[in-house]
Amino acid sequence: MNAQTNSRNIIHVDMDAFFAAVEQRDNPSLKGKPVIVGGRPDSRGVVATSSYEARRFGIHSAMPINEAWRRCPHGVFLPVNMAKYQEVSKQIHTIFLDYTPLVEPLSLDEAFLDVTGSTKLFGSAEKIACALKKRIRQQLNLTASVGVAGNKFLAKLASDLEKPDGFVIIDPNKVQQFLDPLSVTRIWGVGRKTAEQLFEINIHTIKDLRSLDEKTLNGLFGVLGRRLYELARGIDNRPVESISQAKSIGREITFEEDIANRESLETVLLKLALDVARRLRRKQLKARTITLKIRYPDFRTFSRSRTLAEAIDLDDIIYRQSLTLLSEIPLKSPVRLLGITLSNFISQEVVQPSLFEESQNREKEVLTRVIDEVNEKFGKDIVTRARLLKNRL
Ligand code: TTP
Ligand code: MG
Repeated sequence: MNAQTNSRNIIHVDMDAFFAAVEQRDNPSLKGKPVIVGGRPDSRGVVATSSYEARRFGIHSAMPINEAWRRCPHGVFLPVNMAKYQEVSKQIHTIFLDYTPLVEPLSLDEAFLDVTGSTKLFGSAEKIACALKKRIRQQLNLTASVGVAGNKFLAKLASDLEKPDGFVIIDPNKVQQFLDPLSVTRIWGVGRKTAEQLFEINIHTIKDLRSLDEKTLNGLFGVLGRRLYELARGIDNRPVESISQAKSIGREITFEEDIANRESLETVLLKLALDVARRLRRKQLKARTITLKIRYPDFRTFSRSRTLAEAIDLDDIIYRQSLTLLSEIPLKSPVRLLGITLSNFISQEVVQPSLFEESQNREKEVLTRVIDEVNEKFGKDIVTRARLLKNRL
């Protein structure tokens, strides 16, 4: 299969300077001014985002606030009002759902929409993308950048190309022309490490990357090799996974060497718990059932499940539940595989607030969401647990 035969219509929407744009909207005196969201100039925090006026001073997300202040002392520095941005995020999501049920949120201000099945009703994907931008502007008084293409990878690239207020459509017949001059760093999954490896062998652009055959790429990058081979050709068959479609979220690890030590198993469990919990929250779900799976070297496999009265999505709670399940399985020999699966979902939006009376949990929820946002932007292990740092897996 190649990009040309792929007949899906995918739209990627990403709001412009999201937190800062919401603040400018709600206080029109800030329009046209450099607005930095993240905290007071004398605070020790980092910039969450800044308006495009502030970006001209070299300010960007994750820069220390005091550095931003040094560059732009006349800027308007505002605290993060996460509850407000979450509310706006919901409103954007509601607009998306008017055009397709296949909406996959990536973060508060970003989502994929599969509109393949919507074109009969609403016209071409281009028309739908136009309508989305218009409604976001008229109803919410904000601007979004959109990308329209045959798959997720290309649509996301496209939405980023003409920010702010961007609108880029990738013609299915010109995919290669579009991709070839771009840097390999634009490829999803190519982080700093992979990029450095590619630069070392003189691969800089996507065109360069196409000169490597699949076998070479597999040799260099293992499982990522095949993805690189495909993405360099604009092929990406991943479906848009809407919230309601997921039935379970799981992750398991087969160890290179069987593990007998319980403490090591617990560390692996923490890693697995953090991974499934984050994916659960990304889909704005909570789970009521957690299942632990263990496989021994002779392939005997055991699992233990527990269904809880309350749906959960916090790292700590999922980790604690998985530890309890582990303690219920007598460890008679070393372990070959360990896995956690979450299922029995409910949408976060329908969870009754009364279920979270403990304010400690509410604080944890807010903190967890902030950590998720940071990890989402900078690769998933920027904010992690000390236990995992000590035992880098
Ligand atoms: P982005 O979409 O990366 O940034 P943006 O919307 O502010 O600007 P643009 O898309 O036009 O480049 O992130 C969305 C929001 O997520 C952003 O408004 C603030 C938050 N965020 C952080 O809190 N920390 C970060 O490091 C980043 C990158 C974003
Ligand atoms: Mg954005």
